[in-house]
Amino acid sequence: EKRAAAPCPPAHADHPQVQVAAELADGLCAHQAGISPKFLYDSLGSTLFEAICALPEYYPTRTEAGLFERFGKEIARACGVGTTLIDLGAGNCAKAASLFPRLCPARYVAVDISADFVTDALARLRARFPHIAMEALGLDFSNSLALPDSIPLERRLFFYPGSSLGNFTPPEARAFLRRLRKACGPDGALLIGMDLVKDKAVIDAAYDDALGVTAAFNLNILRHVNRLLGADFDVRGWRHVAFYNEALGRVEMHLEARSAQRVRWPGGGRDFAEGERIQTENSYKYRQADAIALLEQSGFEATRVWLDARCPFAVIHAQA
Ligand code: AVJ
Repeated sequence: EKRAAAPCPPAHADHPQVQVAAELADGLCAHQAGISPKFLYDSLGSTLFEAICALPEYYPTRTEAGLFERFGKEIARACGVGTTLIDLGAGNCAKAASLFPRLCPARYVAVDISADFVTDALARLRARFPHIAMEALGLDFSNSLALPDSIPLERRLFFYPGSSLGNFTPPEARAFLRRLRKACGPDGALLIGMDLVKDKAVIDAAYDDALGVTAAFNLNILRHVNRLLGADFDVRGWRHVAFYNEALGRVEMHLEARSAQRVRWPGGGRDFAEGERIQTENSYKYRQADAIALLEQSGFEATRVWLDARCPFAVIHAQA
């Protein structure tokens, strides 16, 4: 009896672009359509996020910068000087750069999914801090923390500011932190910023600002998906929706179809009804004890916590 040959994998199935397209198509075709928030950060998206950080409503960046400023000396003492500072989601590198004068890292590794954006930012930073060895790394660290061998394993200090961990659900966050701990090496540590639960009105405003910058940031994901997947999203057919879901302890960001939308891409497509939503982001807000528990459940030991009590936000130093 003759057996059917095993189906051939599509050509170049292992290529990153093909994997990205498959990941996007899967998310769009899911019962609850979704696009991973990492796709918010093409070059324009990174620039729009920079603009968000300058908005009066967006408190996290300013609050965290205030903690770095107020407690810079203590933070540097906890972290130690001469580390290899590995910045996850470095963007414009401004947060790390604000710590350089006190932290005096020996090396700085700026990791970001938007390779061009971070490379440009680093070029400007090199001129300001010529004594720090620097490299940019275009890497989707949510998939892999495999760093090149050129980066020493000793004295690694991972830097994960801005409450970016909040993009992961708690189980995902634990899995990510466990991988991070393994990447820390024998004497590594983590300096992380985590946004804490606060008044709903304050959070809602931060994610739905008056100028509509966050709306543009959210809608821009569709332009990026059009390029990555070859899709034909009509950006004007969608509206920004963002709110703090108190029951689930997270901000949810969605795109809502203003009218029925038909979207096509090579090999697939989906019809969306008016009012149907695509989720583009979760941003978890933590209670202080839960933030520390999340780190400890992942094998880290939280050694120091610096808090802003007025606009609750925590910067935590954790030993691997
Ligand atoms: C970069 C993930 C920390 O969740 O606050 C800002 C992204 N989304 N406004 C956040 C974001 C909407 C931001 N993080």
